[in-house]
Amino acid sequence: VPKGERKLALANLGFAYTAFLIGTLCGLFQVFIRNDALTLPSWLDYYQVLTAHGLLLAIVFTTYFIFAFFQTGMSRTLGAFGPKVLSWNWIGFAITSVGTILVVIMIIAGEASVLYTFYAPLQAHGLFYIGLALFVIGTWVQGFALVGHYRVWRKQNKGELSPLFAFMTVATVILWVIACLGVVAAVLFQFIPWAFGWVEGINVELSRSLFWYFGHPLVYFWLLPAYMAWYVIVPKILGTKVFSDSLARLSFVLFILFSIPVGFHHQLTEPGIASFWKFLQTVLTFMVIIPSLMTAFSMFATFELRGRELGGRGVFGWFRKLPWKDVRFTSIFIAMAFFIPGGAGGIINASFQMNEVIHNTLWVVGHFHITVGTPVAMTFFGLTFWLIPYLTGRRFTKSLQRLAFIQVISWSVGMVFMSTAQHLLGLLGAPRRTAYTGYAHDDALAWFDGILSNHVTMAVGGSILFLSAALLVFIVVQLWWIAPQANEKNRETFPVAPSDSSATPHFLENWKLWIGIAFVLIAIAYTVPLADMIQHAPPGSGRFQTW
Ligand code: HAS
Repeated sequence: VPKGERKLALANLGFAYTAFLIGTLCGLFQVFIRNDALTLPSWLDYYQVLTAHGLLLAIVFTTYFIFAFFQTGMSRTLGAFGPKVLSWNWIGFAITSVGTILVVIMIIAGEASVLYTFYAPLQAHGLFYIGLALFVIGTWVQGFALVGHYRVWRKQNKGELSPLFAFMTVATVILWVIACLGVVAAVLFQFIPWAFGWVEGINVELSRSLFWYFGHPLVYFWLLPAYMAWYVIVPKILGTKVFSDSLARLSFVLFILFSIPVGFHHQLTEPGIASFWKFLQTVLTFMVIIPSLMTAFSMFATFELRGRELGGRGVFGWFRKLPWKDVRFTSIFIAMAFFIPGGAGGIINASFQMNEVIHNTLWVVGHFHITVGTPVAMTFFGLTFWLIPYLTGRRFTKSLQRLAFIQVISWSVGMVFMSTAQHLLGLLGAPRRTAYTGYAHDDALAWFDGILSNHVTMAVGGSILFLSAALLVFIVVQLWWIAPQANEKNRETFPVAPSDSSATPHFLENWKLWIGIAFVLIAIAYTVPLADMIQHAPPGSGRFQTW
């Protein structure tokens, strides 16, 4: 690995795993507070800890990890970064990090207990929103630097399709930049003027809608790097090639088109949006399920074809031939398996009427722990096991591999307990995002007395998860500083499977076309309802009160 990229990626990973450790500790506090087994000291507040938990894990850990993965992979597949690309990446990293530190300081100061979704009417200190703005701008700078690297490659390789990894990185950056437009608009034009007292109020419905315009594609910003690992890395570990280059590219294009005009499926219970627009966005949500089903199909095909190549017979014989003893594979396979109930839960959530049953209950918390919390996070763990040694030149020794197995298995067990309890508790009516304080607290806890539908089960799961997280950080420290140095023969490599693009249509890499269609869909889904919100804003709601 070139020295520049190595340092850059390690700096990103350092932030990622520091956030991971503190974030999971906050998660441990959550399950015990819900279970009534922990009372926080007076200087700490339930919502403060919940905000730290959500932001550090869902936003900070993921984003830093994703950029480390992109930077290493882009250098690996397109060649070493030039000095300009490298410096812009560092500048972006610095801006993101100043933003992150500002946000964390405001949370610790108790000035930003607004949860990771931070929409109005909850209000934080103005500096919290400035931190968020810097965070986003920094990621854009890093993203554009990577796109710059890609453009240089395309100029030098006119008429050729880019390597699949680079294509997918660019698609994810495009998705991220378009998605952020909503949250940037809300932060700059609504939250900052409101938090600093320059305007008297805020248009709450508009702030929520702009947030969710961003908030849903945000989940695909987490998911797509995991899908990159599934499409590009996993086949290499299996010793085979990408199942279909054009299918993989098409699925990423479909995410650019359909992941954004769907934010209203988080707002189905809100009265300020007419049902027609909710219905339209529900239909578009069902469109965005398609690329995930294509991915599932592609993965099953890869596994079965390879398993048969290795001599597996009968209906399921191929399954046994997969490299179960390789934790880089097993961790990602378990991650995928979790996404089957995770995705099914998403389809339930998106089904307009059924959303009434689950909205604002612990079910939703269960849902995102088996989407971002396992399929995405555990794929990142699987990548960590080779990415860090690849960068540090150390060895992922046999004993560390054993520990890694314990880590992914304990994470899975903890997650099964915790998320099953959360789903069931949600169906029984347990609300999310509350410490129960204030209203019939003891009675509320007593409703839930089944074995799986119990806050104790949730706490047991949460504790196993924290232990597993601590073990992961131990492995990370070993791979970074302590494990023995590798030599030329046993050096860790960055696995990239060959992908045959000879039959892939070139229009799949016509970004202008896809960005254009994405904006048309966004305009159709959002123009009228947002204009309505602005026109009918309640008196005193600030800048967007009237036209
Ligand atoms: Fe979601 C709420 C709908 C996917 C994350 N979601 C959330 C929240 C988060 C989140 C964080 O419509 C909470 C937000 C908040 O704080 O309020 N979600 C969906 C839908 C999908 C979906 C339709 N969500 C995700 C992903 C996330 C994520 C991915 C993170 C990474 N979600 C919703 C809705 C809500 C919601 C509503 C709002 C609820 C409310 O009312 O508040 C789809 O993208 C899912 C499609 C996925 C599939 C699965 C394909 C399966 C694959 C695995 C193959 C496995 C293999 C292994 C090959 C159809 C690809 C084989 C293994 C064997 C064992 C055989």
